[in-house]
Amino acid sequence: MASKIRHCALGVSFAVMKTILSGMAPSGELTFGHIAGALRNWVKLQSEFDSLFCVVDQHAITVRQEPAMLRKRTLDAAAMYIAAGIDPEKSTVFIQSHVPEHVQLAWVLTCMTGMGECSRMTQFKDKSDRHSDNVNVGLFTYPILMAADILVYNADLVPVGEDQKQHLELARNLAERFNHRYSDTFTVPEPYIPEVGGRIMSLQEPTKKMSKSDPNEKNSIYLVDTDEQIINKIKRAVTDSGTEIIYDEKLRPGISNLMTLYHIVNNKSFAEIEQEFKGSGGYAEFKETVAHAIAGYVRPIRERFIEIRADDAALRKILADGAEKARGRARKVLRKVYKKTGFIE
Ligand code: ATP
Ligand code: LTN
Repeated sequence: MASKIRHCALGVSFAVMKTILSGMAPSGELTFGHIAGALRNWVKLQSEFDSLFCVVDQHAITVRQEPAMLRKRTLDAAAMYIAAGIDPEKSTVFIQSHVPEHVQLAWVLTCMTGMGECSRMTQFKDKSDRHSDNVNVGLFTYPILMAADILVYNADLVPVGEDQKQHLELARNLAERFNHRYSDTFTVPEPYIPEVGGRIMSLQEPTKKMSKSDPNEKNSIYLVDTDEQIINKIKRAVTDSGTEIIYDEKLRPGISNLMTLYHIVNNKSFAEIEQEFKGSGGYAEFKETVAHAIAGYVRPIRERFIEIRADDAALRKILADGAEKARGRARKVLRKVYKKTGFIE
């Protein structure tokens, strides 16, 4: 168990479990990138940590969403967390908009954040380029809401993919700023980013991140894809001119990405993978092996997902219970923040 020492008012100290929190925006179907960068670590850490996992539906609307689709994807994402191994008995699983304390804290933090801090965010620059017809203020301030998601539970650790590092840095700065301006209130969270798999690349354009909102479906392995779809996508993945299976992100981004996928499903090191395919039939044989390995890994997740989605009432019950638990905790932290800020109780 990952624990920390807490001191209570009576001068008594006791060990408490450390907290993790993470979330995903239901702005598209989850991909293998989500497993590699985040979900597999959530599953691993949930036994050692007091764990909260939310579906961040309020983040999703920074990009225009069709309401019925947003509802469907929100439930899909929650079901996928569970299908991938999140146990609602161990972890608190909930929907962000069910816990209004996130947004309430976000306002206080918004008033402590400089314009420059938000405009530096590379994801804002990327997304405002991609959605130039809808550069809304939410897209700009969204990392502050993300900071509130984390700080409102005093999370110690935040398991995320590499692209979230900069957002985590803002959450850390805001926690420190509040603690310094008022008094010790927030835990300063640490990112937890996997050494391998923190940035899975697109299959057709391996210099760009695999993304659930990519309009080209051939770029991503969706967790709801059939075996056949997965196998075809991997077989057609763009690779470099060459025949040897050697890991080199710069010179061979396509092959290196496929090696990363293969590593994730069987834990073989890159050296072991290189050895396995030395003198083999080249890229075609390698792709064939990777394609079947990934399809085999995703299959049970997809099957569990279908089962979970078939029982709507049970899923909604898990989410309602999760929101209630999360709210109880968030309310306490928000109350402290409001008091220190100077709002009348
Ligand atoms: P979008 O793909 O729609 O732009 P996003 O990446 O901005 O989405 P989320 O899908 O909410 O945002 O990401 C949820 C989590 O999954 C984050 O921790 C993120 O780092 C991780 N993640 C998403 N895509 C990948 C990827 N290709 N490789 C590794 N981790 C990823
Ligand atoms: N910004 C994240 C999603 C996210 C998140 C969070 C991750 C929103 N709130 C809190 C961890 C902790 C993204 O991947 N786009």
